[in-house]
Amino acid sequence: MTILVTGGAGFIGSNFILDWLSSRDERVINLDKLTYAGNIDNLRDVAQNGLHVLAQGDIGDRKLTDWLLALHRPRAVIHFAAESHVDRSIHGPGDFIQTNIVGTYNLLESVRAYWSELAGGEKNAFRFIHVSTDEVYGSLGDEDPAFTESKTYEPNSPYSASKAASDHLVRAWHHTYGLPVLTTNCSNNYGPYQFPEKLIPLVITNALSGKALPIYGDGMNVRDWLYVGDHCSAIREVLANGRIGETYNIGGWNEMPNIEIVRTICRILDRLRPDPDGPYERLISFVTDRPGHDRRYAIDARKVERELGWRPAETFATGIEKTVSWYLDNPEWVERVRTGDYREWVDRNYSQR
Ligand code: NAD
Ligand code: TDX
Repeated sequence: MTILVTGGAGFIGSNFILDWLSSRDERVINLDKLTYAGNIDNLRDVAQNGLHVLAQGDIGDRKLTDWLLALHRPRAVIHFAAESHVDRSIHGPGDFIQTNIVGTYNLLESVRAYWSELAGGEKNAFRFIHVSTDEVYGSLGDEDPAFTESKTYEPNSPYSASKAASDHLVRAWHHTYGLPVLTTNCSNNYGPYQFPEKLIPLVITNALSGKALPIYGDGMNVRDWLYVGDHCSAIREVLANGRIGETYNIGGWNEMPNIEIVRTICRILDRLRPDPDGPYERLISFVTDRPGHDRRYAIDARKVERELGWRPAETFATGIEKTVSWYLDNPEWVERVRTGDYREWVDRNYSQR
């Protein structure tokens, strides 16, 4: 049997594939455009594994998606591919519209054509898992209850608006055409192989090179953090036992303000890699806020817990310790991703703040 994963060279997709192949003998076709965020280094542990097949290409390329589906006949598609960074969506929304909306539309049409030709058991067993985000729900006030699956969509950034649009397309392809889809809306992930444009790897890698740790605004924006391996286990559970047409919110009940995240990382680094110049907190620097910065996200994960019995394996304390240790143990990975492109991005996003 075979599954097709899109975006499997990115942060969550590569963790998903590594976890998948560490415990199963089922082939994975990985369709990835290898944008700046796609990194085949993430998959070096499966480079010699014949069960992983990388197809470099765009989810918006209909000929390619039709061909891959016809050739490999997957029993499921797990759709991670997206432009995923909010700050980049503010600087240039075009790629977000193209990949997240138009690309998802193309993939849905291609998958619909493939699925409608399947018969009997193959057709009944087929699933399309759409991996989405809590950001589609908008921003919470301090006292608001956490997002449930019935919360209205109120996306505020070009990124979250493009993901919201893709969620709506996926929903419509189920209601109109009967495509067997399931959508997951997850909170902020962290862990190994995350590109250092996102808060946690940015802070770890900047601290290790003695650079400023930029905190937007007052540092009191709240995110709900989940270790990436736990997100992957939830997706496997939704694929295996989720109800077709349903949405599942995924999160670890772990809300924290950004400043607390950054201080926690500094304390771990003080212990594991003390800096002779003094505690890492000295590098914290408050900078101009992100435009339209959502104040708070929080996921109510009771549905996935109740229906599928899913629970995260990591607490924030254990997950962040593993994550910091991974970055300390993999300096070559960090060095290779901090290339010319990355430096240009850092300059564009931070030099005017
Ligand atoms: P990422 O940016 O690290 O990886 C995205 C991957 O998609 C890259 O490998 C990239 O090359 C690929 N890609 C981009 N455009 C493509 C295209 N047109 N065709 C084929 N491949 C393309 O993202 P991530 O953090 O791993 O997120 C994966 C998914 O999970 C996204 O859909 C994102 O919205 C969602 N999500 C992320 C988080 C998070 O905290 N990172 C939380 C919830 C949901
Ligand atoms: O330099 C920074 N300083 C800072 O204070 C960066 C990069 C971020 N921040 C703040 C902004 C957010 O409040 O930290 C918080 C986390 O920022 P990001 O890591 O950029 O993540 P976020 O914007 O919350 O979005 C993430 O979670 C949901 C992912 O990038 C999305 O793909 C996912 O859908």
